[in-house]
Amino acid sequence: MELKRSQVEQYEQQGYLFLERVFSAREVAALDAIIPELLAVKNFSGLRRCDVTGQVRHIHGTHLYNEQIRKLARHPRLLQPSEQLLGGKVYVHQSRLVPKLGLAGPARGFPWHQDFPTWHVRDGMPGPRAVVVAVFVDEVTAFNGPILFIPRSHHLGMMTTDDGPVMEGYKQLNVSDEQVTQLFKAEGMVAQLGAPGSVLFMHSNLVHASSENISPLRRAMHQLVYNSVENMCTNPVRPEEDAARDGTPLEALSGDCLLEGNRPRPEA
Ligand SMILES: O=C(O)CCC(=O)C(=O)O
Repeated sequence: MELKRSQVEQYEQQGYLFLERVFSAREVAALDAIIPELLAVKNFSGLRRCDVTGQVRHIHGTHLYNEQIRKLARHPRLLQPSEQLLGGKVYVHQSRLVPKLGLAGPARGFPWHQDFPTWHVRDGMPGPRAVVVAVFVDEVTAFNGPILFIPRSHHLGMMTTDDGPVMEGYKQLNVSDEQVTQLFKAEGMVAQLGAPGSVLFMHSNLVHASSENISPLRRAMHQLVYNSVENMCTNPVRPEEDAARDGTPLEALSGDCLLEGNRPRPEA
């Protein structure tokens, strides 16, 4: 799926690009079907559950464990736009399931942060040539903890290199309340709502967050971080699921790859 020049420009200028209903209802159902299994896995090295007071906030390494996510990472509707946005071949730096089940279970949010500083400081990622791609499995509404971000904040570069606190198992370099307040005054804020199957591309220096999901509505997302093969981490000390070592350039699969093996049986 090729992006138009105007879409690439929007990403470059605003730091994000939102595409509505990229995946069909059947494809979303295939991505939904694997969530219970991912949540149930307890002891697979390469799949890291970040538990927050007994709740799974996110699971890293889903593409290392699950075949559907391995395919999703190679899906032409994600891979080709990401290559365009990053200017060449890419590999998966991270994959994540953010389940945000709501009142039914894990629901925790994320404080204000940029992703790139953590990867730069901890893993030696040279530059912000990585894109975060969030695939909406559920309808995202004002109620169920949408991703919030400050448009154009990526132009400011890294806003912190300080060693942040350990945030419930995951050390992250957060942006201060003062910085967020200043940025909000200057640029406003977006809460990205949208239908299942929609996709949000975020620049790795975009300031973003999300609040707890205290609604009865689940807000699950599969997220992939693509990094340019020319921008591999030089000093990854964290495990593979937090900072990939395999920089083999991804090759696209066919557009119906998520449905292979899930086709309805032909009538007898
Ligand atoms: O899915 C979300 O609400 C935000 C996830 C996020 O910011 C992260 O994993 O770094």
